Amino acid sequence: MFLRIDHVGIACHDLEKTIALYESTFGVTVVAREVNEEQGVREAMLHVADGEGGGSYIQLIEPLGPDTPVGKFLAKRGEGLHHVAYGVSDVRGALTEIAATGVRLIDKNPRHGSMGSSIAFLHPKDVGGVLTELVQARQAE
Ligand code: V0V
Ligand code: CO
Repeated sequence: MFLRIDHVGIACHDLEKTIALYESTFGVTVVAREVNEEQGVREAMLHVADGEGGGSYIQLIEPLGPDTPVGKFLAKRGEGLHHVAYGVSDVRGALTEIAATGVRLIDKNPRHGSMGSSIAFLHPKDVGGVLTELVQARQAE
C-alpha cells in the first residue's frame, strides 16, 4: 500500500526559527511553504530525498492558533513529532481498504495538502498512538 515515507510532521512554536535550525543542522532546504487555513497550520516542506511517486520531506508546522489540532498538541505535549505521512498512489482506495480493517478515519474524503497533494488522516488511537496521514502527491502534468 505504501510507496514511501512522504513526510514527518514536526510541530513547533516558531516556524522560522525551526526552519533555520533544520537548515543549519542538516543542510536541507525549504522547497515549499503554505498557510493551510483548513488544517490550521503554517507549514514548510524541507526536501530529504526523491522516492517512488514523489519525494520525501520534513514538514515543519506552526499552529495558526491555540484551538487548532497543532495548537492543542503543543499545549499538551510540547514541540516534537506530530505525525507520520505515507505516500500512496490512490488515497481514496487506501482509505477504503484501511476503513475495512476497523481503523477510524479522521477524513472520509481527501483534503488539500502541501504542494497540491491530496491528504487524509487516520485516528492515532487506532494506529499505535501515531497520528498517521496518507498522501497522494500531485500528478506530474
Ligand atoms: C492528539 N492525540 C495524538 C495526537 N493528537 N496522539 C498522537 N499524535 C498526535 N498528533 C491524542 C491525544 O493525546 C488524546 O489522547 C487524543 O488523541 C485526543 O486528543 P485531543 O487533544 O482531545 O484532540 P482532538 O480529539 O480534538 O483531536 C485529535 C485529532 C486531531 C488527532 C483527531 O488533532 C486531528 O483531527 N488531526 C488531523 C488534522 C491535523 O493534525 N492537521 C495538522 C497537520 P489522550 O490524552 O486522550 O490519551 S496539517 C498537514 O499535515 C498538512 C497540511 C500536510 O499537507 O501534510
Ligand atoms: Co502532514
